[in-house]
Amino acid sequence: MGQKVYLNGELVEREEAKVSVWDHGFLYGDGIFEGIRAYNGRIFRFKQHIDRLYDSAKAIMLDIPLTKKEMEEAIIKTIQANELEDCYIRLVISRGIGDLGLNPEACPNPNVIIIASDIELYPAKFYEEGLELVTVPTRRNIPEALNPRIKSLNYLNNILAKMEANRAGVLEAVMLNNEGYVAECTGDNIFIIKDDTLVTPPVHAGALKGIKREVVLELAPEFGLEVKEELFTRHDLYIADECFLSGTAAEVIPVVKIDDRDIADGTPGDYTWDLIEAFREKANSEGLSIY
Ligand code: PXG
Repeated sequence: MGQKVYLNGELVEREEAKVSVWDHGFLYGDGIFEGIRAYNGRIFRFKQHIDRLYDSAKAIMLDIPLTKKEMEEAIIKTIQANELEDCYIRLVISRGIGDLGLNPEACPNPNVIIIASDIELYPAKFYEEGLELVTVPTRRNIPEALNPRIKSLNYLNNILAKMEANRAGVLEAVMLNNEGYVAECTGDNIFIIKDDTLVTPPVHAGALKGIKREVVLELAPEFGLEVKEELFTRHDLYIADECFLSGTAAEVIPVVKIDDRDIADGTPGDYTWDLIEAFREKANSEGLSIY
């Protein structure tokens, strides 16, 4: 069975899933996206992802031509058509076909795309041994220019940071904001633990309000952690007891080295293991059943 992609109301074969070169998503990065996970035949935090998609659309004044309910139905239909239980769901809403020239008013019909696909996680060994990160020169976009809370099709800021990480021989980058505070990684939120307190940057530091981030913040008090959303610097990373990332692709993954410095003794910490396990349990049991 070939892979089916949802394109403006139709389920089309993978090879037929094409958009025009006149689409402003392609020409200008004018559009938004969302990444959702299904575990065990259940869509995890479905409502939160749909809400964030529509908030991103609102922020760029893009009218999605489906109600939230219609969008949810289209997503379920796409997963069912591909007979998937565990998958990654990628939504893209682009401004649609227009003329050359920035004006979005020339684009009357947004393109709505839903891809349900296999999941690409970090290689398994990093979930055991932990990831290595570097802080990179490219700063996170300032919210006054392009708010990182918008999951827009303009990911070049993150891509530049990712390339800098790749060139340093590691898989993920820590991005600082323009003031030098830690913001987030290129596709993951970041957390540190120090003295039984869990800290993650507030979203105004220049982070996406990650849905897995919310899950971690909910779970942490169960393990006796105090939880804070607070600005911190590279110094705080270097002296942390534990560090980990969260994200739809990464789930929760330990970090053991940053800028060639070991975090604590260079192995994942106990709270991190607890949170990884609690996260997996939640992800596999919660969520809207597809079948
Ligand atoms: N920060 C950024 C910049 C992200 O893009 C996260 C944090 C984590 O958010 P969630 O809601 O997933 O906990 C993201 C997530 C993709 C893709 O190719 C998207 C993300 C991450 C990895 C891949 O669709 N976004």
